[in-house]
Amino acid sequence: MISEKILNLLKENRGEYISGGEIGKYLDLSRTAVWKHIGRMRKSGYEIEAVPALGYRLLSSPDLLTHAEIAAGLKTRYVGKSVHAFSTTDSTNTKAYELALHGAPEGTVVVAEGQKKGKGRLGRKWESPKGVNIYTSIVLRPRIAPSSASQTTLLAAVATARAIEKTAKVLPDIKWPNDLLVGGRKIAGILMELDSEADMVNFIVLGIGIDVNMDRDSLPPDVAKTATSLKEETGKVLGRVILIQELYRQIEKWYEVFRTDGFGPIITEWERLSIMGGKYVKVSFLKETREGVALGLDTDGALLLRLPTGKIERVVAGDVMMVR
Ligand code: BT5
Repeated sequence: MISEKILNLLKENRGEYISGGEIGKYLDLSRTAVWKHIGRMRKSGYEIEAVPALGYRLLSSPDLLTHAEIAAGLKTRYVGKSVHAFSTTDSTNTKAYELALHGAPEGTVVVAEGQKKGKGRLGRKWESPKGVNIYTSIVLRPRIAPSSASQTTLLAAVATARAIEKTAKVLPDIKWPNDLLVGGRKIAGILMELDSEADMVNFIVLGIGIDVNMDRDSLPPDVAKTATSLKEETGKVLGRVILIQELYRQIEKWYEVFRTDGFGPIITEWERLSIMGGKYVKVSFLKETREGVALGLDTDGALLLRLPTGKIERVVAGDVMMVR
C-alpha cells in the first residue's frame, strides 16, 4: 500500500524530481523508509532515478497488471477500486464469482497475467497465454430480473470496443452477442455469469478477455485461424495498464447509463458498432440452426432475424456466422 502511494506521487510528478523528504512528509515516513520502498519498487521493474540534491524521478514502469499499477491514475468511482490481481489463476471469472458469493462489493475486479482454465461460453476454452493479454472479471450488482442479465454482455461489448478505440486507435466491430472482431478475426470475448433468485439478480460477473500483445502463432493452430491481437493489427506493443484502466472507466460509464436510462442507449451505441445490420447470417445454438437477415436488437437485447419465410424471430442465444 505504501509503495502504491509512493508510486502515485512519482506518477503525479512525472518528469520532475521529488525529494525523499517530501515523500516522507506526505506519507509520514522517514527518508530511510522511503529509500527502502524505492529499492523494492526497483526490484519489481520500476526504473527510478535518484539524484542526491534533487530526489527521485520515475523513468519507466513495468507493464504489469498489479494492484499498484492499476490503481495509480485509475479514473473511476468504483469499478476497479478493489483489485484482486494474480500472476496465474484458473479463471478470473471463477475467482470473481467466489468473491461475489462472499459479498464482494460492486466494482470489485479480478485480473490475472495468465489463466490455466480460461473459460469461453458453453464449456469452451479461452486461450490465455501469460503476460501479454488482458483477462479480467468485474462484479456488478444491478437490480434487474435474470431475464435482463444478458443485456450486460452487450454493455460490456460496447465498453470494451470503446476502450480499445481510445487506447489502440482501432475500433473493433461487434458481433452478437459477445465477440469483438478486427478485420473479421476475434480480438476480444465476453463471458457473463450470474447468480440470481427467481426474479432478481444477486450479482453478475462480466469476464472480458482482450488479445493485446500476443503473437497469433502462440495459439493452437485452429484458434489462431480466427483470432488476432492488437499488436498483430497495429504493429505496436500497447500498454496493458492503460487499456485496462480505460476498460474499467468505460464499463463504469456505460453501467451508469444503463442504471439511469436503461438499456435503450446501450442498444443505440451497440448498433453503431455492430457489423451485422442487414447481413445474412446463420445462428446456431446447441443443435438448432436459424438463418436470415439480421435486423438489429429488440428492446431486450435479443437478435431479430428475418427468416427466409419473412417471419421475424427473436434469437436469445447462439453463435453467429456471417454468410453474406
Ligand atoms: C468467449 O467465449 O468469447 C468468452 C471469452 C471470455 C474470456 C474471459 S478472460 C477473463 C474471464 N475469465 C474467463 O475464464 N473467461 C473470461 P466463446 O464465444 O465461447 O468463444 C470461445 C472461442 O473463441 C473458442 O472456442 C476459440 O475458438 C476462440 N478463442 C479461444 N481463445 C481465444 C483467444 N485468446 N482469442 C481469440 N479467440 C479465442
